[in-house]
Amino acid sequence: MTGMGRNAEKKRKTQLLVLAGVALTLMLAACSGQRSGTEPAPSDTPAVSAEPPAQTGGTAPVGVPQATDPAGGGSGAGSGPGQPDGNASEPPGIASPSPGREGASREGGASRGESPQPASPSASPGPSEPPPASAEPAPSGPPRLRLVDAFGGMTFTKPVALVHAGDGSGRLFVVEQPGRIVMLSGASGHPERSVFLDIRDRVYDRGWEQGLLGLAFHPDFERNGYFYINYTTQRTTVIARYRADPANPDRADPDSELILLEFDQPYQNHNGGQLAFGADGYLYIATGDGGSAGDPQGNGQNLKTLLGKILRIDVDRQSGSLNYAIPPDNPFAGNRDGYREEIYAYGLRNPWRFSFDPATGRLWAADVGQNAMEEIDIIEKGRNYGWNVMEGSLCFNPRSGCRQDGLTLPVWEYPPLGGRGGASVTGGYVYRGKEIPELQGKYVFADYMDGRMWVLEYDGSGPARATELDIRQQGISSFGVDENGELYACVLDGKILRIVRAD
Ligand SMILES: [Ca+2]
Ligand SMILES: [Ca+2]
Repeated sequence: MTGMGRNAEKKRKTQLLVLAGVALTLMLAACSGQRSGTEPAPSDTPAVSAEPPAQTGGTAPVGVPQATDPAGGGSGAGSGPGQPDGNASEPPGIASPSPGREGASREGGASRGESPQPASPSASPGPSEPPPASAEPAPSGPPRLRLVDAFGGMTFTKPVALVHAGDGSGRLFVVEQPGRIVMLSGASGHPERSVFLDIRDRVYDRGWEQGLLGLAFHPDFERNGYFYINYTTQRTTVIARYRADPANPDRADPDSELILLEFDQPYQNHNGGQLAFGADGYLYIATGDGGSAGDPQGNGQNLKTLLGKILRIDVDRQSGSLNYAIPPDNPFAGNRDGYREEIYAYGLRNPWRFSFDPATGRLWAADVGQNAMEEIDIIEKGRNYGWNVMEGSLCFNPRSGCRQDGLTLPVWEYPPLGGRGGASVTGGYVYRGKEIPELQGKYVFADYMDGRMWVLEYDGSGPARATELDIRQQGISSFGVDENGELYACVLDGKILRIVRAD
């Protein structure tokens, strides 16, 4: 890590400490276990006695996704699917991060956490090497990068996403968590800003992980003006379509809302949030496990709920009374077991951010961990990513000897720095821009809490190879790319940074 990185971190820390006092965060899913006496009796006993992580890490077949019958995996997991869904008894919005739940995992995390090296999910040292110790950037070595203010000091209100419309206009759209989308147009360094959409009146954002959380433009946005958002009300998640004003493409019509999906959120946290279109033209939606801590309702493994999943829907067609259609090759399309046909992949805790690599079509997701492990997953159709049977490569429920058959493990994972909880992974993008050749084809992501940033190289099998970057930035809520594929980072305190070469 460079001195510059540390200085930057110090400055940021001052500001973030203030911020953190108020809101440990947004996706801090990881750390918050707000539990009240009224919530459903937990079926899991997540934090009471942690097993040493290495125990399961050593046997887990990391990065070698198993061919499994998804239906069988889900129904056979046995630790949650039978739980009733949506039986919420805790009102959302009671946001008080309780450190109480962390205690148990400290023990587990500590055995790995002291090392700044990311823990490989695999016990085998071969395929995932530790970050190179050499400071000399070899061709495949760590790129020397800087974070610079992207828009001449312009700030935003809790920016949680930055996306482009894919229409060649060069415009950028910043999602503000309270419920606005701010549009930037014109000169890239000093753009003009205007409000594209303001729906703060219908977005509920009192919980730290609630609000306007995701935005995706229709692949044919230029012609149809459609875009899709993901936001929370007090007790639900809403996936809705809006339309740009045909008379003024720089403004959206707030009255154009068409709700595609609305589903219960039993707790204020773990709402997922990401939306993105795949190369197949379908809309992919990240949902969290619904919240609390440890997935008390067993939503991750329950195929009858939309929570704890990556969903996939066809927004260009309708089936029955739905305002969308089920893609015919969705893994549970047409099933007779009552499984939700929107499900594309499951067993996820809070995949707050995911993205597609436009070159390979690969879907990268960062699933925020409970207390012991943060993970990066390659999402494939019908697979079960383990939660809450496993947290990363560790058994979670039960704490040892969990049934791992049919579960797909992360391609990379890391424990909290210091092993004391307080980590929250923010998924990024595979870099496909031009200005930083050293990043080409590498997946860039960060930890929201401690500010570490990494790149991953992945050849399609086995664990990914990680390199920690020499920059740090706390509070990165999200990454974004512009139409040229250049990379930005949204910082929840209001700034948007651009990632550039150091020299
Ligand atoms: Ca929730
Ligand atoms: Ca997992």
